[in-house]
Amino acid sequence: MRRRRNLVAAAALAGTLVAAAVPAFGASSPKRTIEVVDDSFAPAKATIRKGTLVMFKWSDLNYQTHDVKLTSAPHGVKKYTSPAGTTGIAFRKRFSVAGTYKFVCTYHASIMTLTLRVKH
Ligand SMILES: [Cu+2]
Repeated sequence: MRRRRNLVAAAALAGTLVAAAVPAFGASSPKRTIEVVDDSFAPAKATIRKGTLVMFKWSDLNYQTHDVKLTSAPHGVKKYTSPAGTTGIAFRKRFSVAGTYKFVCTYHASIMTLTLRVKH
């Protein structure tokens, strides 16, 4: 019992140290990869922190052409569409405004959707 309590305390302390260390070392912004595969985004839903740099990465195994088109975004965010292709594309976007973002692949819009929630 005592040992378990000590472990919990140690974990809590470690968490505190990590949290404190982040600003001190000017941590790089959070990153997230979304895979673009035949015929889905993986994952199809994700929650990320504000400021996250997302890399949309096309799978090397694709046979189909895909793109990433932003169809719904928080007010004031300009919509965009990535380049289209089969493989070898890495499309990066930073999410600086909190809210819900919805994407489709133009070529498979009925089945290939992605929802990103950006929290504060
Ligand atoms: Cu597609």
